[in-house]
Amino acid sequence: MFKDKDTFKRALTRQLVDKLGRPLEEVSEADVYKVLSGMIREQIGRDWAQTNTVYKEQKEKQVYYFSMEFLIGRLLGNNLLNLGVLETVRDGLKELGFPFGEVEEQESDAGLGNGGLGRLAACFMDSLASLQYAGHGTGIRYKYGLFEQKIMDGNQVELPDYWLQKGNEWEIRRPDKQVEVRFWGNVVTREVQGRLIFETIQYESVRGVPYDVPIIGFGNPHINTLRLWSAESMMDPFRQPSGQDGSYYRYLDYNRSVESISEFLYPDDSHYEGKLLRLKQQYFLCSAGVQSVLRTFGKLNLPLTELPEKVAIQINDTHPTLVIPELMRLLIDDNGFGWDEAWEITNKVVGYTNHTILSEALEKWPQQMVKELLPRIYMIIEEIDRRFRIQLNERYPDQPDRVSRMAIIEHNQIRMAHLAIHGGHSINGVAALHTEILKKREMKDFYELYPERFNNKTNGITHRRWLMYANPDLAALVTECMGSRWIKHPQELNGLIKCCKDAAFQNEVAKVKKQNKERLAAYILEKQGITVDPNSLFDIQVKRLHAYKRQLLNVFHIIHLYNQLKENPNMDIVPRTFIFGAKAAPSYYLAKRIIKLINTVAARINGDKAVRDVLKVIFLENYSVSLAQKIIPAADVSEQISTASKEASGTGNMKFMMNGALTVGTMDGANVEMHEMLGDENMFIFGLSAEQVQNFYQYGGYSAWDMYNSDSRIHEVMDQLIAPGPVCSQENEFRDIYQSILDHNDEYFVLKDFSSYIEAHLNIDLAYRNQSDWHQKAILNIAHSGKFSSDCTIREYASEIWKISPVKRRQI
Ligand code: 26Q
Repeated sequence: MFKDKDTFKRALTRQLVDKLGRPLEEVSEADVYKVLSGMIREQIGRDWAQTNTVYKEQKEKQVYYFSMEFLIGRLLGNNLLNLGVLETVRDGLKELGFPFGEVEEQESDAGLGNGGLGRLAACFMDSLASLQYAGHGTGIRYKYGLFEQKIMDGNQVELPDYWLQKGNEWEIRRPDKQVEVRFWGNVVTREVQGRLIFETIQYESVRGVPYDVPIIGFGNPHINTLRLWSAESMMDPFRQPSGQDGSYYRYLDYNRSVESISEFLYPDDSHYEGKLLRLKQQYFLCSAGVQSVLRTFGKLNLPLTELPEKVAIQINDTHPTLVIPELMRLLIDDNGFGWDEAWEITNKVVGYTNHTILSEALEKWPQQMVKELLPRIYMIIEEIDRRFRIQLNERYPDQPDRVSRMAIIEHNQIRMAHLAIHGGHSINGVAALHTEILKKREMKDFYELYPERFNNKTNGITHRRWLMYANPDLAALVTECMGSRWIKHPQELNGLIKCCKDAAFQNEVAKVKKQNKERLAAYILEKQGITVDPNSLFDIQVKRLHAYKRQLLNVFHIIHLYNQLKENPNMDIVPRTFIFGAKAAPSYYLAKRIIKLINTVAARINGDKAVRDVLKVIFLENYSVSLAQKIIPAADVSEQISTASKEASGTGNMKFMMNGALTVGTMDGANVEMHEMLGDENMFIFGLSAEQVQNFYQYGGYSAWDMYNSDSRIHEVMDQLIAPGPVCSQENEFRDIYQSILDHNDEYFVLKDFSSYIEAHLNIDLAYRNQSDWHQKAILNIAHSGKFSSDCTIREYASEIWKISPVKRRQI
């Protein structure tokens, strides 16, 4: 692309002047960002087209990852990295007087996701392209991403995230590829030559316009497509000219309602709520996406019976489950297939990934809502349910309860997970423990019916963004130690095992960590005016705020530490900086109160001179992908402390591990697999096991009040939530949190795990005192993290679910 630094400098300077018509001295960082990203887009155009040509000519099987969320973050740096010119560009820009960091900051984060599920989709895009698979993303181009968080007076305030304000250099609008999506209306049934024909009349049309984003493979000319759909109005939505029947105002109403479909991303509070607009969004994604898939397939001139050989659709949680009835509709109504044949095709094409066992988060749509908004789709779902019940009654003739438990429509609700499992050929969990829980408990009935469909695919993260890009100094060190093969084969990071005892290497790793901590400290000082000591232990919990993730356990421990220090000011502890980052769903009251509590405790502790040198608490506002890239490389300790069985996998845990942080965590999600490799010496495990938690739920036997009454440390901390003192400035300030724990019997076992959590932290304190041992552990964490590269995950999806291989270009 750019042969060397000087070629790059010449090319950029020329473009800057040509495009802006201004001398170099008057050019801003924003200008440089725009021109540079434009240059890259132009340069990759040919490879992008070529990739698509190869797909078509070689009739490659295509995978489509359907997701309501793609949490991409910024693309400039990552694209430069994958194109192999990051260093050239960085050096060249520096010489031209534009620090890369500042140019990069001009780009808004594409925050089109809530958290783990959305970021996973983005990591998968990177791995698919880098491994040269024919795999694409299908999503929605939300005008507003997840809200921007401000902290005001300790509380979260939400602001709209208008990320497109400055334009998006990475997308290409493709009006030529638009599709029509229909809502509402009535279905009329006719019989034509002995066949039933279904036609929807009086519907409302919406135009789906795709915006394509190139996904650049690392070190190869392979470029896939992330296709994001935008909803726009049709000129003639009701099939009559507007105005002729006084419908002008109706048209304006229509316009507004259409644009709202791709207006904003719904925040997740893990509590299912059936909102009409969300259903519209989901169907919009599914219908536009499937139509586009079939159109691309159509160019191969093959019969649709061959669709499963040429197309796989993976649905990211149940959010895009409507691809199942939508594909059925297109096959039957538009292509004349009979039910059975259409069902077989659909079944072979679709696979479903589950990301939660929280039953309150499982999607269930009100039957009536679906019936009205999507009448034909509803008919198809009804028919799927009718046939499924027949099948179940045959198989379980005397078990009506089981049949109702498993049915797709029951109690006037449509259960999307049931539809997804029955309608697809594969269902996978996202970590070994999670998949086992699905099989043995949550989806037990379905596992008994379809055991061959269940499989595990432990999540992963792209080591390109999360190690090479976010922590270049550490990546360079790894390469220095053992060469660069790990970049293409991340599992070879385990070559570091042999260096873990090497004192010189440990020192180098320590130096890099220290620099990363200094950078984060500078950021904290700049944003909050608070000085934190880079020599203190950085203990970090960054993730969505949710009761089951137990940020409360962390804060309670901090309050306890503070109590101890006040009682014994000479207590010998390793100085600690606790850092939080978390967004709460706007309607999630308790989560927002926990943010307020963290900030209140932080203000008190940071303002207390007596503990100034040993304890600091920082809440960083607006946690996002870009902020994660700054924070994670600076962590000594990673907090992964969910109630066992509740966190499907976690992926933050993997990012920290790959950056050499040690985990304090429960035996939950992928922590279990980390522990399998690292053992007790290299991570700090505490708390109830998933099985113990489930036994308490099933058989009872836990009392939060008993914990409160029997453990003075707990008693003290809990009382401080309601009595004026180091936490509350007035009486009852945090009574809501107090009650959520004590009166609701501590649903997430915060108090139950408190004691063993304290102990784990004592062990951390001890371990950190021996720096050489600590760095040895850190190196072992990095060494074992290769298994969690999303490259490994994607290879498993490819070979076991999608049945695809990397694309080899034949000579054309
Ligand atoms: C649903 C309906 C209406 C509005 C929002 C939602 C919604 C949106 C996002 C429901 C759930 C989500 C996101 C879930 C999620 O991020 N789950 C996480 O997925 C990760 C990737 O597999 C796992 O590592 C985490 O354990 C899991 O919590």
